[in-house]
Amino acid sequence: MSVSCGIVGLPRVGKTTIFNALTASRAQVHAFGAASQDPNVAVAAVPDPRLDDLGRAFRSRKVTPTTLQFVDVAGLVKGSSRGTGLGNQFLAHIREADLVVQVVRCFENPEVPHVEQTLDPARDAETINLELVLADLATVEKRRERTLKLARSGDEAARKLAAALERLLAALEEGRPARAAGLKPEEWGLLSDLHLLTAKPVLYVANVDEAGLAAEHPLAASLEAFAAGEGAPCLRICGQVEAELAALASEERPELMAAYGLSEPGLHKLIHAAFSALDLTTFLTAGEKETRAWTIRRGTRAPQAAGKIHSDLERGFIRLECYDYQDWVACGRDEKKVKEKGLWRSEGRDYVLREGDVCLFRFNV
Ligand SMILES: Nc1nc2c(ncn2[C@@H]2O[C@H](COP(=O)(O)OP(=O)(O)OP(=O)(O)O)[C@@H](O)[C@H]2O)c(=O)[nH]1
Ligand SMILES: [Mg+2]
Repeated sequence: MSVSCGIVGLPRVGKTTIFNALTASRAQVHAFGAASQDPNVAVAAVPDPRLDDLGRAFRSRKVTPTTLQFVDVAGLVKGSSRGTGLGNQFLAHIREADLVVQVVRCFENPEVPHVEQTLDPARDAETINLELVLADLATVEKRRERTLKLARSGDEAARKLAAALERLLAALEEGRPARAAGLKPEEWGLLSDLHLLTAKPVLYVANVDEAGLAAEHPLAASLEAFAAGEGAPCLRICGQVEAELAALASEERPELMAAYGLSEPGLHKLIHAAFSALDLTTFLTAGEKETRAWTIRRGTRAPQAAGKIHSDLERGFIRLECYDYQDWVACGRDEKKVKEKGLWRSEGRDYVLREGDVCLFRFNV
């Protein structure tokens, strides 16, 4: 399953800095001037210490983490949705994203000009949200016109769709995101091809300066309050520190992290928050050939999880043999002990996979 996060925000808030650190890329970062035309697209490996642990025990020839894709576009400005600046073009690149990551500037740096001259994270977040709402409004209005024509000709499906579009329109016209329009899942099913930006879950990132990581930070706090008002997650990251960390060899990172009072790299925090916002979970497969992590939606049943590995496994699914990674650790990393203790499970078609299941699918095609 490939999952994608679209990074948005005002110009020069640190989007590309964070993107680069996340994905070990070298896209261009600049204090002045316009961003490049093309979006930056790269994949980040999801850090998972369980994988290395299993890989070592199983003497795996290959250890494959699961991944998250990030798309970094140029900054949006007021009026982007109506074509001001380059933002409108860039919005198209995040329509396919599953999650919107909004980076908001909370760092002071006189050398990096702010488009509004002053620092006000809640105002900035609102500006971006409004642009996303306006972009969606244009999309919905276009679809509504077409749908109304069809509905008038007596098309029953079009009539249902038109009703859903009216409710969407009402929310967007009030400046509320599409996800707050109260549509039913089956209505969203009819509208998924619109790829509405404000229908996607959002994760706010307060890009703070070094001082903001450990101590009180009024700017970050104001963004956190704003996010809480929307029921959205918000985390603090220092783009500059992450860039420094990413440039170091992994064995050199702990020292720098300790100096900044970080228990884990901010990027790990971001990846975990993205997983949780998207309701994703991970199962594992382990063996001599390969040990690997797989991403699924929470609530996925055994045959469909098997299908992520190969369609044959879903088609010919017989049963799932699995155990919990933590149980395996508690049993001295010994599968035999896991079996002796009765922790080796055999599950059927209705089994819903749990985070950290180490899986062996039995199938027959
Ligand atoms: N002090 C400080 N400066 C930062 C931080 N993050 C980014 N910057 C600086 O801010 C400037 C803009 O950073 P970018 O990462 O290019 O910002 P962007 O959001 O991608 O900008 P656009 O692509 O133009 O929209 C650069 O000069 C960065 O070095 C931070 O955490 N602290
Ligand atoms: Mg950029």
